[in-house]
Amino acid sequence: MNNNFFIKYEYAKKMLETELDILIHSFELKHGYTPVEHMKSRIKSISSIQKKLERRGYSYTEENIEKHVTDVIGVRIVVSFLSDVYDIVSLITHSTNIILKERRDYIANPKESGYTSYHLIVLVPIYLESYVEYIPAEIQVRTVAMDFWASLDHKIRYKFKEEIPEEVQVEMKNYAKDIQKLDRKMYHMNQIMNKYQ
Ligand code: 0O2
Repeated sequence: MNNNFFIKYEYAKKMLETELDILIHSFELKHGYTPVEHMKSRIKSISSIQKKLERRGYSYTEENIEKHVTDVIGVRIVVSFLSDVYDIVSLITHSTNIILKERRDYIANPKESGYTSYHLIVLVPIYLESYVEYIPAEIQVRTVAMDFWASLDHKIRYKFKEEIPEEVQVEMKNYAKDIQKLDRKMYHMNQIMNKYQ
């Protein structure tokens, strides 16, 4: 593996962070409202990349990373209300500086575990000396409530590593449903609040 292989991912992460900062800031100026609670980005660790490739039956090579791992760059945007998720998704998908490759609405279609979030795979251009390269990145957009569930779920997965006990899985799925209900109630409450502004 070439030592410089991950540098292009660092460049693309910076490009993406800047683009997202500008998009979100311009949204705030236009609407006089801050939908984003926090935003975090990371480069996936080498051991996580190795595990992901292994899980999918590929060896750890530059070519396989480029072809099969679309979340070497990951950005998580945590917002207040359900409607903010869709506003932020629309903002990103309408950007002319990044290309939408794929979208997965795990809010409309939760994962088997109960996980909810909106995922976008985008291509970020990086301008090198004589050519442009497009680097993939995964953007996860979710509410504070979904983020709370996902971070506890992540801890549970880490604790049990292989097989999560059935009763824990069932409980977590139920909590995911509770969280969805709560998000809908908060959205409704926000609509009521807006009437008074
Ligand atoms: P990490 O450490 O967060 O980076 P798949 O092949 O379907 O398993 P794929 O193609 O990578 O997965 O895409 P998917 O499912 O759209 O998104 C994967 C990422 O979503 C995960 O990344 C998690 O961040 C998050 N995610 C998906 N399902 C769950 C879940 O049940 N619980 C939690 N807590 N997070 C989930 P990684 O690479 O698995 O891990």
